[in-house]
Amino acid sequence: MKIKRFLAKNMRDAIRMVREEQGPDAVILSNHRVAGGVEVVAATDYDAALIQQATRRSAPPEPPPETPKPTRSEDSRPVATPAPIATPAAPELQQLRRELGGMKRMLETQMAGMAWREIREHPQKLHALQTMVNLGIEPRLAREIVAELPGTADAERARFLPLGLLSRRIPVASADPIQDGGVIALVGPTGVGKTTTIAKLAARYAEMHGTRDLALVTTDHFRVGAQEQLFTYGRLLGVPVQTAGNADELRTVLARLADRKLVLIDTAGIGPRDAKLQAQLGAMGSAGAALKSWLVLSANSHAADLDDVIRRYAKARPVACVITKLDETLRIGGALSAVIRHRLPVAYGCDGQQVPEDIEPGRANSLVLRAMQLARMTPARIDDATLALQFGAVHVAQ
Ligand SMILES: Nc1nc2c(ncn2[C@@H]2O[C@H](COP(=O)(O)OP(=O)(O)O)[C@@H](O)[C@H]2O)c(=O)[nH]1
Ligand SMILES: [Mg+2]
Repeated sequence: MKIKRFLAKNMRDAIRMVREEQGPDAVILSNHRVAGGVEVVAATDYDAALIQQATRRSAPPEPPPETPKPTRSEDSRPVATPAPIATPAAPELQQLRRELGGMKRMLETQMAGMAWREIREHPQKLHALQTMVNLGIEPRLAREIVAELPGTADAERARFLPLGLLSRRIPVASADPIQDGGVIALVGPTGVGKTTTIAKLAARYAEMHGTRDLALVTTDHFRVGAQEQLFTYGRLLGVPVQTAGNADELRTVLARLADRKLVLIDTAGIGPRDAKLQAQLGAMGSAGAALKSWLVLSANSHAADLDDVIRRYAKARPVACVITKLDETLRIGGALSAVIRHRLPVAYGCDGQQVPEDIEPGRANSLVLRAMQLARMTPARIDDATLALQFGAVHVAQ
């Protein structure tokens, strides 16, 4: 197996060079734009003798081994394909698979190394990558942000530009959206803070507009004491609380509350894998187009779990989210990555159990600032080897 890197003015020239040097069976494994042209990595000759031997045998057909896809040239013609493998015998096939597996791993290491060298040549990019990883921003997003950075900038700009780029990506809802009124249901898994957030939102609205146009509804009839929690808040705030156990009841209750400017619906805390979830989301869907759902996400959840929650609650068509428990984690980058990735506008952020104080409208800048402040409390010095690994892995995966 021979792997070689070619530098050329353009893709056409690079392909010509590959053909001339490695022959028609060469496989283009990657191509990149570099200063002054393109860089192509091509491979050939992955044990030609073995392939020839294998094709001569007449063994029962087996699926061909996974081969790296040839990259298409600029004029979109395939450059070359590996020699066809007809009916290789099992031992040779296994050997071939091992050979190709080894080639893939070697390539991945090579590519990771190349990407890493590119970053290391620009200390400002390296610093930005460290900052992003330290905030808990997922590697793929961190890489996209770093790629947006110019190669050189003055020191001050270089420090804040990555944070600005991160902040620009955070989607936020209109400032203080409950003040616009509407029928809003808070959905999300058990214990993320839906009921507490409803109380905070109700108190916030009541502070500005009084309680006359406000009503609370609970559909949470699954958990003992769940309704009682909302009734307690309702009593404290002087706001009526209605209950709705199914889709029909919800429609009836909402019709009765049609004259209220703001109706906040507290839903059951159902685990994202619980079958009851679909029934509940279905009930909300049939409650009418006026009902908007907000997904409640807890900042102290793992990024992969947040991703899972967002996918499972997609049926509720959330138009925004509330990020709770910002006070319970030192890394809110996971939550920020999730809302960026799923383009879910942040309506509010909550940072404590106190009703009504611990809530504020979602603002991209303050979320980034908070992420910075929290990360600074326990700065994790991410060493070069870890960064190289993380960054390289992401690069190869794409
Ligand atoms: N630290 C912290 N705790 C919160 C926050 N929001 C809610 N909680 C707490 O989380 C727990 C579950 O809240 P609850 O509103 O019952 O969650 P629900 O099951 O989604 O309705 C309660 O102990 C709340 O006081 C927050 O922003 N920060
Ligand atoms: Mg609740």
